[in-house]
Amino acid sequence: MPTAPRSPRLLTPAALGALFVLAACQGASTPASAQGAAASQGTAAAAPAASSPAPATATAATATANPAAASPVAALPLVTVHKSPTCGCCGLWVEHMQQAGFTVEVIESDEVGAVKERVGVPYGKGSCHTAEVGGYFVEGHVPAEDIKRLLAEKPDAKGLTVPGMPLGSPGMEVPDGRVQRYETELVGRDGGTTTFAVHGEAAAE
Ligand SMILES: [Cu+2]
Repeated sequence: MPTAPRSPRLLTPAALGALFVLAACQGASTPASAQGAAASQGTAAAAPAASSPAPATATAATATANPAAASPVAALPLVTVHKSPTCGCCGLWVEHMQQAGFTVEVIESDEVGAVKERVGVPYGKGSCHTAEVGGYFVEGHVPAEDIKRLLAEKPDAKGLTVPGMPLGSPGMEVPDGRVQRYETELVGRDGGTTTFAVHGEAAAE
């Protein structure tokens, strides 16, 4: 009986990581869908809330000097987030912000690009979601602690951005806990950017 040779499909750890990120950002593996799957089997009665993916890891590695900024939680302004309805990692960032004490209003839209233009995200400095808080924009996976520092220091600027979607940034956590080096950039009134904070592996030293 002739059997077709099976082609081995090798997935390297790197490939698996990339798949994870893709799935997360397309909303294919959101906690909601996982819960739905569990519920459909009728076994989810005692399932713990599946929506808290190790929030402390990303922030623990960051080296913020945070001197005088003991901002009272009650004084945190509302965060308005513009995101695509299918963006999973955007939703995880929203959870990160909520866990940091922010109240978050989510506006789902497929026209996020227009928002980026309106608030002044520089060309080439964009990411997936765009937030507005306290008169500033916050583009992408900016750690909540950076936003608290921004609100405490109140620089004359347009906002903060973490361009792209660095692995290990809030909402972009990977299973092995790795945090790629990335920078939070302050966007000035003229659209120029300066380094606001450095995060990740190289920053921990
Ligand atoms: Cu993202």
